[in-house]
Amino acid sequence: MKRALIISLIGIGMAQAASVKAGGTIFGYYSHTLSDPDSTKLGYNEFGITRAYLDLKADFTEAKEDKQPPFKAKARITYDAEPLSGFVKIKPDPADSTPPSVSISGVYMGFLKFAYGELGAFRGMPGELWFRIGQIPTPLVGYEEGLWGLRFVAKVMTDEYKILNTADRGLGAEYVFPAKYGSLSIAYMNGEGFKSGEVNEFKDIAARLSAYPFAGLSGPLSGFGIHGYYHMGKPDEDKVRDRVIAGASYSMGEKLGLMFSYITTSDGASDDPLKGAGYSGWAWVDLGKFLTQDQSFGLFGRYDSYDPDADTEDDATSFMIAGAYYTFAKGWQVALDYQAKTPEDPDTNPSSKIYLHLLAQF
Ligand SMILES: [Ca+2]
Repeated sequence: MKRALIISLIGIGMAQAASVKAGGTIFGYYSHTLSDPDSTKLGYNEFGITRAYLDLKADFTEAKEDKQPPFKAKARITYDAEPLSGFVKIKPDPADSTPPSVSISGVYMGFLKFAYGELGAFRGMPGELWFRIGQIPTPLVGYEEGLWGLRFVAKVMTDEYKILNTADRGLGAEYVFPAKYGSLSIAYMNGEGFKSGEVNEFKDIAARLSAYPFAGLSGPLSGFGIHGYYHMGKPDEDKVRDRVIAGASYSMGEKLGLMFSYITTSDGASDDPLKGAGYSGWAWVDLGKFLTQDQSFGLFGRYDSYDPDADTEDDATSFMIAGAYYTFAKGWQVALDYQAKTPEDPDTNPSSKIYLHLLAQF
């Protein structure tokens, strides 16, 4: 009797064990500086790592022969690494005339990028509804990265200019419409991003709607998408952190992708916020997919411009990227590209670099 009970308990335990998949992503680069506001950096070159994901994805409800739960329950933990210097913030003491001296080596420090549980894909419901809790992806950045497909070359504009966080602690809900008509994603979060703790009782709320109105047609129009994003944040009692983004995209599967988006931002005092505006346009074409059956190589380009404050002269920056990539194996790519950041201020020199980028994703 006792033995039977123990065996049945083990049986329950085994039925509940999650299936876990481990993965990783490496972004590596070699860069050579062609121009820089600091003339001593001319000719500077370096090897570096910008991402080193350790990814664990668990599915608690993977198909069992006998019993199928009416939903899916999953969880994900992702660690990334960054040079330690990115985490050290120094606040000098105004009373002390000696500035603090800190020596930081190039050691990479691991940090938590994602840690969340998700529940969804309810059986019988059209489309897929998911709920997430924990340190979750925010609604827009990761989605646009999926369309851009070249995150190992550069961050998307909202991430590059720190307009949006890529992950934050909070609650998320996403509904993926049936038949590839798009998705709606909402997040309720601290607002300070994954590298900062909460600072007050206020929460940011954000929503993205992506619609592919012609997804049901078989012709070329099916790849046309429109995107809207609204973000309302309150970093403090009388401060705002609002963003409105509208975009349009077009894709032909793995052959071609392009997108244009327009961004407005409001930051600072709620009665007189800084009004920012910008736009980003990018395109890539996979010549390999067009010309051959199984090869993947192509060209890409992007142009961004962002002005964080319409009332301040010469504070805008434009960002240009042009390059080519080659895919040696699925998830193993290299890109050779040129990137230039040009300040609006004519007295500041642009910074430009040539890169060799690596993606290894497994
Ligand atoms: Ca907050």
